[in-house]
Amino acid sequence: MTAAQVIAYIGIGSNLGDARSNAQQAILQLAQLPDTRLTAQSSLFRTAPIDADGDDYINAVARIETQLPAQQLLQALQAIERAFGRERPYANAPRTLDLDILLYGQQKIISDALIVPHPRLTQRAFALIPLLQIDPLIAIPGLGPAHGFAPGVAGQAICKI
Ligand code: PH2
Ligand code: MG
Ligand code: MG
Repeated sequence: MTAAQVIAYIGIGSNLGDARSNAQQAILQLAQLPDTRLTAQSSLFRTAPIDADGDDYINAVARIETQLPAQQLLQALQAIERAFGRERPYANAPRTLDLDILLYGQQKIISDALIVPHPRLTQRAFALIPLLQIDPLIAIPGLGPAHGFAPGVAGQAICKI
């Protein structure tokens, strides 16, 4: 039996090395995941670090349609992060690549490894604004229309590049 197709949204961030290239190449890698199709990608955005240090980030969001279960998708994303040389010396350290599952269908997931919807999605312009660029009418399971949270992040520096 084939697994169901799920629409998932992946947050992409980089602020170490050639951040712009890292983000672009990461999107190409998402398109290569098994049993997965890349169906939309946002613009790249330059954003100020939030609760983090280092250079400005390049952020984007990709929409995929995938048959990978959420935990397998997470492992595949972590493998891509490692391939980009991701190191984790301390919390929110500058990183070559961060790939976060923002939304996985309508599902709410709480496990040791994964919380979906991403717990800070509605509070961070670097995730919310690219998401809304792709799907302005998207609703966040349990929270309602994502655009309702945009005024709350209006003070955060984000610039389409
Ligand atoms: N990611 C973080 C913490 N802070 N700030 C920006 N601008 N962009 C990010 O991707 C980001 C962050 C933790 O993953
Ligand atoms: Mg993150
Ligand atoms: Mg992460």
